[in-house]
Amino acid sequence: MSRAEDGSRLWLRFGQHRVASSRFSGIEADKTLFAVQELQKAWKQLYGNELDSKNRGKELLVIGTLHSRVIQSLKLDNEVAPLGNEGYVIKTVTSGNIRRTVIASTGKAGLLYGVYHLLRLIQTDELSDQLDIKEKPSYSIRILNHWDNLDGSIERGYAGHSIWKWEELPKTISPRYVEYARANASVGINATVLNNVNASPNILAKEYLEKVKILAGIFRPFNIKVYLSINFSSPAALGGLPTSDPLDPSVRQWWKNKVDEIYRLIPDFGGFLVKANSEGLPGPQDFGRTHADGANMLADALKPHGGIVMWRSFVYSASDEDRAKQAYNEFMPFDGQFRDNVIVQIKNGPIDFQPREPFSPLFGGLKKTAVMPEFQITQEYLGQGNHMVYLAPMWKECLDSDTYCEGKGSTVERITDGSLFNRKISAIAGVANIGEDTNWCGQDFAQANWYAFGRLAWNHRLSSEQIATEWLRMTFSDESSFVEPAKKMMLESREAVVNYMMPLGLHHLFAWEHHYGPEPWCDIPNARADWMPKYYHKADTTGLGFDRSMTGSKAVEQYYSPLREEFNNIATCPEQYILWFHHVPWNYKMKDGKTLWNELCMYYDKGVKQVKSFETIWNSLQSYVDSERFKAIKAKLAIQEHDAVWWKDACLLYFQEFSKQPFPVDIEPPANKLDDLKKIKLHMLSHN
Ligand code: GCW
Repeated sequence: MSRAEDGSRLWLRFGQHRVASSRFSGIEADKTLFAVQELQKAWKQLYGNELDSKNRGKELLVIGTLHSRVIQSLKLDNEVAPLGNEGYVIKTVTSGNIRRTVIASTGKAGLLYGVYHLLRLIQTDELSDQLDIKEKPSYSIRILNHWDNLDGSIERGYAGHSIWKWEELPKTISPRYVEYARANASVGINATVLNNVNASPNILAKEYLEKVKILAGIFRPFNIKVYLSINFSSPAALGGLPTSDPLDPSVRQWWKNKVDEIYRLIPDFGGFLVKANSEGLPGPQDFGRTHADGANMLADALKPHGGIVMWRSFVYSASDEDRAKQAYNEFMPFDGQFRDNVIVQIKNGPIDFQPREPFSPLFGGLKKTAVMPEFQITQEYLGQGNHMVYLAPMWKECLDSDTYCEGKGSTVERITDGSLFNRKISAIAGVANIGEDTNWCGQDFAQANWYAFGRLAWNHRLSSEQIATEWLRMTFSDESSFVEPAKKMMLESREAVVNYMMPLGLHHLFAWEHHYGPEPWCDIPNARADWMPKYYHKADTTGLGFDRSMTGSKAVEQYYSPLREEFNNIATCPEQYILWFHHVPWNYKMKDGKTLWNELCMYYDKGVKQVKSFETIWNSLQSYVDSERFKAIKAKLAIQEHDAVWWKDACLLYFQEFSKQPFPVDIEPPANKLDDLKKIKLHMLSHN
């Protein structure tokens, strides 16, 4: 059993994997290289000492760029050069009686990633005798979006306060900054947006830029660039101008000056992330201008410095139009009008990070604009700080989706990694789940989602299973009798949460405001219709679900053939989306022969059973895990079981008022009464 652990070391638990001796007897490398220093730090923890640069024993580890003499002598140019600055080769070569394993790249960043790769092989006990690895990243920008506010709070954060100590910076430097950078670099994340997209104009004040500069300096050796979210009305709110109209020359000049000021402090600054004209935030439309006008103005200011604008497409208003259609309607007219250093950032689904959504039709819709996916690592809608939900399968479901925009095979993956339309920039964003909690993410299993986001951003072809295996071995134990059952639980967990929260394409049944528990009945007088569950589930005596077919909101039209026909026809619509696209009669016969009502009951019940099975699995793994983390996870799983029952009972008892049908005999009957569940208010729950 491993020793007591608080989870603070994440997957970088080198000491835990201490191996008696290494097959490498020495190192040949420039020791001033940051990658070499990182390697040596880890080596000390792994083997008790650094790799010797004088020892010339059985096998040498060689690290260097193509400029270094030893790498040149090995003639690896042809293999290494095409992989770019961040790519690398790890190769075992024998010449004469000297055996060498070489980590080579054209750039220092590639060496760093190569080093972490080698360390991962050691940690997971997968270091083969004859290494021959070539890697380069799927996306050029692999970025975390922190929704951290300047007052230290985090929007939708479930792991404590922000790790950015704005009030202490620039003088006091938290040790967490370096640890954060190392964890990111170890999985290939190379960019970070420090502040919330609901941005305070103050982030661009000189005082804050001085603080940002310090963080950028700490992250730089780890190949991580800093970006900032900006508030579109900064020229007025911070600069004191009478307007923030993007076509006003004084506004354009203000941004130009501000950007120049940023680059004087941070020469490798990445650029801006912008939420504009969304959920009440200011934007170009306030001045009768368009998304393209707004984005292009910022892009023009950033262009001379090599910076980019990530402009979010998460927009919807209190109109009569189906919310799922709005972003598409609003952005499609501007396709082709954005500068080449603008990239439109699109949430995976058309609504909002629900447990399951079909992919956003803007992927494939926008053909003349660079687009990037935005995933949510923080579990706003997936049990927040409590539920164990491994998210790689959900992200891959989106990336693997075929949009058919250029015929079969036009997947979201190929659109966003730049390969389908030959884009100069490609990027992928994840809303961070990181806070100042000792274990960084509020619960130990949530660390797997930070890890998985980085690994997928690096290589979107990796399977969810492969990533889970790596993470489990590095984080807990590499014994297969531990890894296999734990992995099974992880891989099933996303489907389980869909089952006990919102199966069959249901969405947004969440309680008002907090998005943790169920409130399908929620009815706030005078509130916006599209902020209430009834808008989405449309339960009535005839059936359940949102008709987005051609007889309803016609959202299916936003997809390419053959998807639009497939989604439009209730008989061919994949059942996992059936209530997303159709209002389905309670007695509609599902593919397995059950009625919709019975099928719905079956899924909710299954979700609860799955969580119970996770508890059984976890309990059986006690001997592999230190007691601290074992108990913490056990306690979280108990909450998850409680909540799964809560979700199932709340939704089924409520929907039963419309279906007016009994619960099938083969499911566990509800344990609660609807009236009692309706009384639950979140502040009554101690665990959130
Ligand atoms: O998911 C919703 C959240 C908001 C968030 C918004 C967005 C940052 O409930 O808290 O604001 O989306 O993505 O802009």
